[in-house]
Amino acid sequence: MENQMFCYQCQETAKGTGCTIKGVCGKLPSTSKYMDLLLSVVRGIATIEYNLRQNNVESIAEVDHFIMDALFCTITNANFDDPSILRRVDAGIALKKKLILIAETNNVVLPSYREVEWGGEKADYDHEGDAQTILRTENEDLRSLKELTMLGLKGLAAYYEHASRLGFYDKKITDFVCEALAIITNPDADMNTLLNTVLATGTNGVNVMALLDQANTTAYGNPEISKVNIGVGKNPGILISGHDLHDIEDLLKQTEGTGIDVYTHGEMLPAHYYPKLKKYKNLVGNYGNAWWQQKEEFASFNGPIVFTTNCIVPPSKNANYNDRVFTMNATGFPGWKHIETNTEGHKDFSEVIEIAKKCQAPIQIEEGEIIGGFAHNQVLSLADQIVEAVKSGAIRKFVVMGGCDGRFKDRNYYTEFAQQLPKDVVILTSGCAKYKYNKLNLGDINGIPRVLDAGQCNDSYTWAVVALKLKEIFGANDINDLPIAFNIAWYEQKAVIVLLALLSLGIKNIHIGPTLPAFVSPAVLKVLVEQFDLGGITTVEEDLKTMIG
Ligand code: SF4
Ligand code: SF3
Repeated sequence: MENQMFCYQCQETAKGTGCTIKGVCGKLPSTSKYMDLLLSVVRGIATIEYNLRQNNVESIAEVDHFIMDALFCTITNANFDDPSILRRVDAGIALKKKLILIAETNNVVLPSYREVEWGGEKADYDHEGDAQTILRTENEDLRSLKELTMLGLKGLAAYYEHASRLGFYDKKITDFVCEALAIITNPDADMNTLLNTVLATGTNGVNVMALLDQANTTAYGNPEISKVNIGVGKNPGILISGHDLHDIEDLLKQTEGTGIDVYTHGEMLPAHYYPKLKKYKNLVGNYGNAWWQQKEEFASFNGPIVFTTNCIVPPSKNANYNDRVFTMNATGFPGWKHIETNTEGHKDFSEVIEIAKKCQAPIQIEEGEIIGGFAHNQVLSLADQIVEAVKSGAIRKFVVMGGCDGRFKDRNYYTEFAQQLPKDVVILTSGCAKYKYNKLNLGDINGIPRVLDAGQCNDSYTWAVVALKLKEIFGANDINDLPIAFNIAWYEQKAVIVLLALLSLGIKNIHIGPTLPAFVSPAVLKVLVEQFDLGGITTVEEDLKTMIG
């Protein structure tokens, strides 16, 4: 049967090779086609913009934001709403036309790629979308490198968006994004150029995570060790999901004194670790687990839910929460309301608050507390204690187990791996992968908890900073000589940029799972294995032997 669509960007892709009929995530063929079309428009815009910048021609300020937002909205589980994708396509075509005019006026010669030249006729959208699937690049190795770059850029764009909402920008990063997109648009790009672009994407991944770290800590202070309640109170609540700290700040300010409590969900949990967010008394706890359990958890939460970013799981038609979910930013879902950002960069949550007032308090699904807040500043303030524990042999090894969680059973591997780790090994975590082991009560080593949670997936940056610091303290020649193993779980494209960032720092021997990405071809995998000793996972027992010894 002919493909209805083609997408292989996430770990749960159908049969481990690609979704061709409908996304395992729930993405429809129409959405996939319009996303392909949008990405084609983005490649065209970026190519023109790259050429303008190369010629020092002043362009249009909105280009960077357009590119970042468009990339972000095609991330797994961010946007299922065709009209909102098509609005971006329309806006992109209008922008592209303006850029072409600027190029013509300034005698900048543009490459004759289809993405640059296509006129954007509305009647042609469906056909052009079909023509722009990933499979248009026939050579599987070139395709693989192009997609590694594209998917890394999607993750990078997400992190850049968060930083820019807090007023942090970096032109070197946005220049690189245009350049990388221009390179992967070129039908004649060769293996070497593409491989270098993949590696440069990783370098820019480090820079974007550093930028976001700077943005978050400047706005909200350095994360500190914090206990987070996982039970519920008696007031009605609003549940906030996703990664955007600027949005939760807006919500906390607007709910203060209203009698409405705010609960975090999924990747918003680390909001509790920041001094300037945890100070709000109406931020009362974290409700539920990683994204994939949201259907049951939203049903029992009783109050409104707001999505600042991915991961959305399409609800059942008759889910009891459909009339109380709101999307924002790059996210969207048909039938759910969307809250726009105003011209000052803020959200108005008054409608959400009014709904909350009429809702019952959440039903308790768990009780107790979890602990987190071990971002680099906090960890480094414990450096003496940690170094002492390593020197005395009380801590034998660290294992970085960050990344994403997912819905398939094979991910129980990570729970079992955490449970079976020797008692003198400490887990360093970040991202929603933590929910596989952050409630296991794995104890502590001389007061240092055995699960140190730095924060969101972008806070994997912390483990790079900590590794570099330990290298200095221990006087190691190579970061790979430190007693740190990497066992990363991936699902969507933020994990791709995190992985590329770690590789660009020279970290070797990273294991990724539960399966290897479908978009990495055998030949590209061979290169990654040869250069970085990148590997997959096997069984808990085997991997404990190879990673811990
Ligand atoms: Fe399939 Fe993942 Fe793409 Fe969804 S995001 S269509 S599950 S590969
Ligand atoms: Fe999770 Fe979606 Fe990736 Fe930020 S919320 S890590 S999967």
